[in-house]
Amino acid sequence: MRFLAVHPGPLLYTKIFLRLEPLGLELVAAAVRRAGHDVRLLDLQVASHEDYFALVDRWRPDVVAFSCNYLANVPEIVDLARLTRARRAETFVLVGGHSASFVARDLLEHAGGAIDCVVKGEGEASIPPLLEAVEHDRRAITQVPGVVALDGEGPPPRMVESLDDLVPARDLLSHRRRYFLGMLEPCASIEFARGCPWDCSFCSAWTFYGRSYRIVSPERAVDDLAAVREPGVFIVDDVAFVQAQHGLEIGEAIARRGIRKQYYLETRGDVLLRNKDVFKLWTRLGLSYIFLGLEAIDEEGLRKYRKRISLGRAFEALEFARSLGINVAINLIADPEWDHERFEVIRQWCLEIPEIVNISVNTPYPGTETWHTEARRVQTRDYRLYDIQHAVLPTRLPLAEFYEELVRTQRVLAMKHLGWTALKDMASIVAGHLMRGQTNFFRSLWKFNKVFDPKLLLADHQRPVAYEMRLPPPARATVDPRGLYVLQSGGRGGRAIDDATEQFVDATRIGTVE
Ligand code: B12
Ligand code: SF4
Repeated sequence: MRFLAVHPGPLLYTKIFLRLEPLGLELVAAAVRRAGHDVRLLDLQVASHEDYFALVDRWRPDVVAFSCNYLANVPEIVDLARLTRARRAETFVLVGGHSASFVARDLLEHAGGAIDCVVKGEGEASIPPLLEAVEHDRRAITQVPGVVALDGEGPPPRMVESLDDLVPARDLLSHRRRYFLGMLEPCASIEFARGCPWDCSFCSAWTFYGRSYRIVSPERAVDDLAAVREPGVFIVDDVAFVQAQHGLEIGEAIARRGIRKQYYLETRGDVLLRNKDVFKLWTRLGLSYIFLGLEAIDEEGLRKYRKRISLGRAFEALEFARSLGINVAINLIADPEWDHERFEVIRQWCLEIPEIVNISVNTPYPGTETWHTEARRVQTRDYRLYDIQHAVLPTRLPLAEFYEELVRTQRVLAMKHLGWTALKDMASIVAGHLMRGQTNFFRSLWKFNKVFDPKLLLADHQRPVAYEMRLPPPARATVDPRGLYVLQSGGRGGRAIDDATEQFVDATRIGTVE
């Protein structure tokens, strides 16, 4: 069959700071190709809707599969599915991905029959048997694990048996030079581990994977890396190098094979402090950016986001990251409760430190515990606003003033690193990019004011809403996370970490679920 895999368009944040390859979709595409089908992949982060419809008309796919990792992309995907159905009634339309797994039934209902099914969980496991059913007996699709259709639902999704069996179909993605992350340009993505053993209340990374943690073997990880042509590499793991030995073994294998790249990764402050040798080794190998989810700069804020790390430890982690001599970025969560004074304190604090600071807005997402405790307070059910750049919870300041403060803060922070002075320091790097025809980063430097505008953010709340999110049942003080899992938990056995690391995780998380 002809199978067209589609990643939806960009959200606000990726219009400026980065644009990355759709690794999950490439893995699904690889599984489809292995099953003997003809596959194409289109990324609407770099292609237009016109390009999509032209391809549908020209190539006449039997199956169109959308990737829906981001809740904010739901309306775009539903509209594309409806238009696809209107053009080609015989094409089977399906949706998979992180967010799709948490709102599967809603997606089907919004589409009113234009989406044939949603696939929950990891696509590599479910897609071959699903396509088998689509080709030979469409009624059998509801027997496939993870499949949800309007007229039935298959058994719970299964996990892929070994991450070592997976190789992303990177070759299917055209325009690979369009992917970049800050000064890493062009930039590819790679996965060394899947899942997260922690259990932060605002996050769905762990509920999706049933609090499991699986690793790619060092040999396979390095083979994959050796096949990457781009000089920059984004390591997509939620928390990089949870287990020191894994990080060291991959690093040593990279050194042995003489692979030279520049890397970006995200990790926790306490992991950084626990595994200092790993991060020192990776700095020697080319680690250029490290992103720490600090979330708050006061004890109360840290408690609120269930970060069981003291402020002292968090700052110690920052200090250590600085000592590595690389670019350090941190994330802070803006609370809708913030007033003018609080924003000013944050701005001053951020200006005093050398790090890149990213501010996201506290947003309850389906699949998280906060969704069940806070969702009843949301002011809007418009999916498009759930991109952690808009405020969906009631703000203490009038909304317009909240956005004024938010954008002023973001501008101050961005100009610290994107402004003319910073550019002067980066001149040789930028010039190198331009000489190689790489203009993504250079162009992003001037886009800030066009994209981040308080008036535009506010106007986004006035747009007509075609599809509204369904709210969870009335708020509960406590939530049983097992009810949120997409992939079922394998308990301790599902986490590829040694006992000392398991104890460390237990001491630094808040929940009690197995
Ligand atoms: C890497 C990553 C990114 C990359 C995205 C790269 C890309 N183009 O896809 C970058 C850094 C750009 C990014 C940005 C953002 N991200 Co992000 N990101 C992640 C992260 C850490 C890993 C995703 C990943 O690559 N995993 C590895 C691959 C192999 O897995 P996967 O993509 O999930 O794909 C598997 C399944 O989902 C499924 N699948 C996926 N697609 C399809 C399609 C079909 C047809 C099928 C059958 C199955 C299927 O099968 C795949 C293979 O098993 C996740 C957390 C997580 N663990 O999921 C957050 C996460 C997805 N991001 C999140 C958020 C909030 C954002 C931002 C909005 C943040 C911001 N500051 O603005 C932006 C928006 C980006 C945009 N679309 O414009 C949230 C999503 C919240 C939500 N419910 O919408 C998550 C869950 C993080 C979190 N802890 O809350 N992100
Ligand atoms: S450490 Fe917390 S925020 Fe980070 S991925 Fe794990 S559960 Fe999510």
